[in-house]
Amino acid sequence: MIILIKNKGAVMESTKDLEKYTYNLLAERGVTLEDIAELVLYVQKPYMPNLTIEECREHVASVLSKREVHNAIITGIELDKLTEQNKLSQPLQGIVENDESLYGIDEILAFSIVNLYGSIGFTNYGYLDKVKPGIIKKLDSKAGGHCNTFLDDLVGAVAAAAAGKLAHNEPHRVRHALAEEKA
Ligand SMILES: [Ca+2]
Repeated sequence: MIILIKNKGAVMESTKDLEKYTYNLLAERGVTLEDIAELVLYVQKPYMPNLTIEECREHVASVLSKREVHNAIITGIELDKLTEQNKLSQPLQGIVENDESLYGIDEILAFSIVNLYGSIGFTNYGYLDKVKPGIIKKLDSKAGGHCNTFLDDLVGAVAAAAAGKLAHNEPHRVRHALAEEKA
């Protein structure tokens, strides 16, 4: 566990350290940058036919370089891990363990990432949550007794934000694709 506050002064970990810690945490939970890049390709390719997996990887890495993203991910994964260890108090333990649909805080935490590049991320996030492609499906299956109540939403949110960033940075490519579809 990273110690964020040293002595009495609030000496925070550097963003680079936090980034490395976040990647390690994701790896520990079975999620790679490649898995998230594949989600971006899946969600964005219909609107950007010439989109490459390399571009997706770059944009995921860019989202994963942001401190607010690290903070959301390390908080969510910590809660998933504590739940697996049966360390939360009731009723929260049961709520997170059973991924109760009325809870919604997992989604609210994920929204802090989805929001980063404007409202375009919301559509992508909703779509990924509904279809559950690739790694999201794997996380959702709770294979091996894992609790991924927070992680599935966080991974979807990083992919949605990266897809939103792509669309935002290259609107001409997106509009072109939509025009082609309509033609
Ligand atoms: Ca969830």
